[in-house]
Amino acid sequence: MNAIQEQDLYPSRRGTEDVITERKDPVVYGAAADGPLGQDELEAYDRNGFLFYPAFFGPDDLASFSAELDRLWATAGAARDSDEVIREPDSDIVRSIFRVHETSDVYRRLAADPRIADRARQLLGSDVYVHQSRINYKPGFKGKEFYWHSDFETWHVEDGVPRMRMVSCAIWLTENTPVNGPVMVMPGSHKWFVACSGGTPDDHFKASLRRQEFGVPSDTSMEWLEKRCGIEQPVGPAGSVLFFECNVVHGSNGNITPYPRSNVFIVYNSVENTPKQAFGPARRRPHFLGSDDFTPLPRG
Ligand code: 6CS
Ligand code: FE
Repeated sequence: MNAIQEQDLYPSRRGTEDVITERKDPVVYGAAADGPLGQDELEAYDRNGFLFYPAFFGPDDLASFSAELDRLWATAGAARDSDEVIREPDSDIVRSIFRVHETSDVYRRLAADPRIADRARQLLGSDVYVHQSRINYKPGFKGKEFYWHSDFETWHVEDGVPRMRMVSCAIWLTENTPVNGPVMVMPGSHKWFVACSGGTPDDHFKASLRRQEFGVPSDTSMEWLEKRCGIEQPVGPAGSVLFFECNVVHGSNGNITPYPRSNVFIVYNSVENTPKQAFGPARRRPHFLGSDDFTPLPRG
């Protein structure tokens, strides 16, 4: 074992079959007294692995987020060779734009906005930095699926984040309805770790961000989880917010409606959980996917 490699508490992609084990880490690291989340909210997050707030942001914030969403779409369309612009698996259509918390003033401010960053600090019980940010556009008619997965499985194996002490904050930039490919979450699935089968191809992210085929649970694992957790889809208007724990199994279907399902995701990691080396491949993924700037976000 490499001297600076931490012990791998969540080995994955090592065998020919999935192995499901119990989570080894707490879910909630802070306390109600820390605020702003109350005891009931912390208990719901511990139990389900997510908290959903319809219409969390109002029309003024939303106008600024939406204008920036359209501006980035327009500029990304022309950015032929940027690694940070991911296209749909079978077309040139923009699927995702990464690292928006560094390239966009609007989303940089959003990432540090105390209304979401303070909740992330409370859930993670420490100062936080942004591990990753992205906009998933899921455009009308052409937006393809995001297959079932645990984000942590990838952020552990490929980015080297050692423990489950991360939270994603997703903001609906357009309405998420039951029919336009809404985010689906499996309540309680964060309590188990699904060690996936297979390995990690070289430069895996160049394929996985378009269509993920490695580091995804098998059908048998998904049936096992579905029996215990079920599936929920937190639908709601633009401006809704979903905080979801890094190990909650989630996914979304393709969008064949005329209505885009565009969401921005800010991924917070505890400053006490920084990666050193990937637990799978020889090298961590590039900065735009797994940040190597661990500077704590400013408070207030
Ligand atoms: O690989 C990643 O980091 C990305 N993949 C998915 C499907 N969700 C999390 C993250 O954006
Ligand atoms: Fe994900």
